[in-house]
Amino acid sequence: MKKHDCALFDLDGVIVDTAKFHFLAWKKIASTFNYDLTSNDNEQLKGISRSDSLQIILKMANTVIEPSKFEKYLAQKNLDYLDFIKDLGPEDILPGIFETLIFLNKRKVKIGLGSASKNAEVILSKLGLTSFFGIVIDGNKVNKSKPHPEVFLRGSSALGVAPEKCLVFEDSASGIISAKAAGMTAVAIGDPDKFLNEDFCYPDFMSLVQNDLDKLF
Ligand code: B16
Ligand code: MG
Repeated sequence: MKKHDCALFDLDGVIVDTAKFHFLAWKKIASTFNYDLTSNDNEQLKGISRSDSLQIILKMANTVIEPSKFEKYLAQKNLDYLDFIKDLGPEDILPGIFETLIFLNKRKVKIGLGSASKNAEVILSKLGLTSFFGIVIDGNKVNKSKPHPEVFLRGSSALGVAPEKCLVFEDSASGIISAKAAGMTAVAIGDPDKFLNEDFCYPDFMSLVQNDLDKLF
């Protein structure tokens, strides 16, 4: 198996299970359009920016809103989301992540974050993980959200590692497409039926750690 010099982590759904809080906050917004957002619908929103997510929900709900209201819904969704995650802490780091970060540090593998979230810095800080990351590329720093490769290309460039030596950990179909479009190795975390073009897939991060971490870096 090819060895990699850089690991780029997605945040929501890989490092911490904030996906359920995005879902709850969007469900509340969707209910104001009389639409019952399902967990199946929510799969389409994973890895997608806040404003693109609202566009998708409006289509699902077959609803048109005044352009002036668009930003208000985005702000309300984020207020609700921040309230849901207010007590987030190191105990919420998903199993296998902390061990992997320590392992990568020991191997001198560069570590970056590539997230669509504009709340990424806040969340990393709440989890106590900020110091592990040589670069954080988040929703505030990219012009084009996943599945565009920009987020991961910016990460590899900032860390000075060629894309083919980078490996991406992702839980969303759009994020896997983004990683492959960037020319990187894409490791999917979750149900293989959800992904199209990943290189490897593990049901959860712990099974990756227990079986293959050593072979990847
Ligand atoms: P925010 P990731 C993504 O994070 C989430 O998967 C997605 O559901 C969310 O809409 C997006 O961040 C934007 O998040 O509203 O906090 O800016 O998976 O790319 O780490
Ligand atoms: Mg994710």
